[in-house]
Amino acid sequence: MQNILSEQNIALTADDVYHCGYDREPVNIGIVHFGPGAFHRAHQAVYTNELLLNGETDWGICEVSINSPSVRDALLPQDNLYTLAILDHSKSYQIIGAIKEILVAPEDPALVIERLCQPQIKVVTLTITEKGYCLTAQGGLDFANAGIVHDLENPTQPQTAIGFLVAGLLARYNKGMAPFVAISCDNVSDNGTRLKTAVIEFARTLDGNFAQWLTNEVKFPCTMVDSITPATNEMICASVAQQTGFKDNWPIQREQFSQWVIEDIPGVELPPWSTVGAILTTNVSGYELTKLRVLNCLHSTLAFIGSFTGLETVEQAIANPILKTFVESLLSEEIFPTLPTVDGLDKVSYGNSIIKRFQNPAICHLLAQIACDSSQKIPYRIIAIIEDNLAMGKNSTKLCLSLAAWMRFVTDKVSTKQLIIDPLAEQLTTIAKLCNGSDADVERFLALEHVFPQHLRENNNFVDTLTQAYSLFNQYGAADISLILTTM
Ligand code: CS2
Repeated sequence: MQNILSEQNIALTADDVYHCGYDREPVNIGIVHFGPGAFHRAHQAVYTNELLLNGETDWGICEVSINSPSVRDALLPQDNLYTLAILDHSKSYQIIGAIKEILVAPEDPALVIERLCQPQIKVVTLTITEKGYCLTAQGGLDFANAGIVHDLENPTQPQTAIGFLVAGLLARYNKGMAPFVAISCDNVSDNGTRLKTAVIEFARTLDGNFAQWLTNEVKFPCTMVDSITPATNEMICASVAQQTGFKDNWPIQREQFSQWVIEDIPGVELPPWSTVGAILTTNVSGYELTKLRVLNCLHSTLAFIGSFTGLETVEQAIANPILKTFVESLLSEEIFPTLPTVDGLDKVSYGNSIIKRFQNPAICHLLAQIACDSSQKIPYRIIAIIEDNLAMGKNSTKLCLSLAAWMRFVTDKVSTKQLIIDPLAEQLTTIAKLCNGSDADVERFLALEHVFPQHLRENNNFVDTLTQAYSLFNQYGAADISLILTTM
């Protein structure tokens, strides 16, 4: 039987290669992170690991799981070490040691607040996914969200990341301490501003003076994060064990490419991530919009249309010439014209580089993974582009085909009794059960306020285009995908 990955077992092996490369003992916790999922462990934790490799000792990470103990339970027996497998045209394996501690919030909320209140914690980062921000379609805090309702009634025993941030900042405010910097690392446009809105609107209901202090003192830099990180599967566990000689309960796989763009706010002290590749800039929104509208929009589009076509992975979808041609024209006709200018970033080469990344044969990125939580993703990666095109007097035929394919994806799931993984799963299932492939189905979906803003629902051009697109997906089958994508 193979030895589990751990400090002790690493020390026992003569092989120096699979060691994290530095002494973890003197590393102190300086960062609290909410959401230790695969993406965080493939991205921010790796940048931080580079700092530790460079001899920094102030930036160990305390992870906080909001819901499940699974990451803690997997990593605790291995001293919170894990393997990062970079799978691309070449492959490499690295042990990451940046995680010093993992807390499971529901087990001891007070301990999480205590950590947030320690003076050496300078930075709190978050990857809590779109739904974790608990925002309404209009962008304000959703006071009807069950987690927020709970946290407002029990501010010292919160359940949501927003509730915890506020509780930690309130504890610091009450002690006269300086706040930490709060950094959203999710695929949400203007993510820092949205996080700030959620935190301040929550705080206002507790104490006006505290909310004012938050507004003046706490910094919420915006960021753009990027690295394709498919969920861990059996295959990767086996290849990691083979490569490193250790059994790892939860290794992480990602592509070679990684980018982290962080808003440069004067006077804000961050871990020196810019020394290990992060880009500090005052124009994050340019990078953010470009990435969301190119990479993430194409991802979702391939997920919906690819699933309809019977394909399973991003690589398969982009290898299909009909889908490839479709996303290429989607880029040039409907996406590029809405992108801001970013110094040094050429839209066409950026688009080409994303398509190349999708063609990475070394990773198996399931379309089903990308389709999860689509009701939360669509507003940022599809609807926002449609809105900009409409403002320029243009219809978005191809994006409507993408939305129509999502609607088909949902109805197909329900009619084949498969689970929909989405915070709106209940509503989506109710809608899908009423659907019969007619134009009325579109109205049912359009009633989802969280996805479709009112002005779009009332825009005849948009509604007609979407209805026409949806009817094509019901008129023709997967074998006619070329017809569906080129008829309009
Ligand atoms: C994907 C992203 O699952 C999804 O929604 O589009 O996770 C994507 O892989 C990352 O944003 C890449 O940086």
